[in-house]
Amino acid sequence: VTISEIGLSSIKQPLKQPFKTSLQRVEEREVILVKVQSSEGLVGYGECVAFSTPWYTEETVASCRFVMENVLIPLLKGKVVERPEEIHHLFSRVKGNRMAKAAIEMAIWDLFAKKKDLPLWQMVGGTREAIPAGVVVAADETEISDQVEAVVEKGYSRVKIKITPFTNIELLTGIVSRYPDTLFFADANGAFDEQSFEQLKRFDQIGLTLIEQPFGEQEWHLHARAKREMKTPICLDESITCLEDVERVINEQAGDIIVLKMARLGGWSETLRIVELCRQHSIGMWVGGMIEFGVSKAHNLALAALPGISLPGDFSDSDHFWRQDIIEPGIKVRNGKIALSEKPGIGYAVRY
Ligand code: OSB
Ligand code: MG
Repeated sequence: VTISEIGLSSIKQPLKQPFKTSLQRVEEREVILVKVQSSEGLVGYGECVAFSTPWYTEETVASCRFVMENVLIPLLKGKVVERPEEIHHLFSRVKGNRMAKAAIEMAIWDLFAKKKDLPLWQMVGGTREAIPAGVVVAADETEISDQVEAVVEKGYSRVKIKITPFTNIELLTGIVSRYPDTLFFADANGAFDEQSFEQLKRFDQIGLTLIEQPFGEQEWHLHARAKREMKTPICLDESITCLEDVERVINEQAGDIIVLKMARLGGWSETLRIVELCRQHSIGMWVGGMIEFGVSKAHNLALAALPGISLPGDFSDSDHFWRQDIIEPGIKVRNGKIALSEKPGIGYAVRY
């Protein structure tokens, strides 16, 4: 295809309810929608999911817009692309800025799937027809019990809860034991350190499916120690930014499971290499969320269709976070699952 145009639009919406973590309280979300057009009139979409400030990753909405407008888009304008894999190589001359790269790369992969008239999940080798849903409860301690009850009633069979060294263990134990058919993930977003290692161990008796990113992103030794000393599987999220990080997990036995976030990994190419490596080394995988809109979720759903993605990801219904999503129809959770679209590309119409 010949890339004829790349447009960026800003999407901003308040969340239905605040997303509260130890790192940040998110009440409003801004993302950049990427629309790539080819000279034959095909259109592909990506979504840049960096946050407004660098509280979760280094990149921001403003840094991504700058890099996309001034560096990445000029590399692509008028370019003839034979295969979507070329984009990763083309962008490799630009340092870092993976979230900016991912957004454009993902739009081009969508465009190629549309050119081949295939759903994106089929183009990348997906074999699943429906994706198990999963939701995140990021609320104050006083609200958690009610919110978990509400999401279980809505049919979610995987619930992720945010934890810190100060989490009320009795409360959490009570919640987990109340719903024996529900998988509970606990995400610390790096809130523990060497001093609070013993506090982390208290979470080992609860029956959690996994503990996500207990320590800081560079704390490979502490994660390896947690894997040795605890029976609950240790999962890495923020620590995983590229293939080399996954090699490190394997070599240093620093975790059992990783979270795939295509935005943080720089897009489809790098993510698919990581999926292959994890399959070879029996590292568990699931697809993480970024409080994003439907374009990013649709790419993530396609990723979750791949064999080897062993656990349910952060896949909630469009109306969990949003009054109106940017895709139509929105993502619908039915009986705890999301059906994959049979339409070409990401499989959803975009309202922009
Ligand atoms: O740590 O997984 C995380 C959202 C924003 C930033 C970091 C994280 C999250 C989530 C996923 O927990 C929320 C979702 O989109 O479902
Ligand atoms: Mg996480």
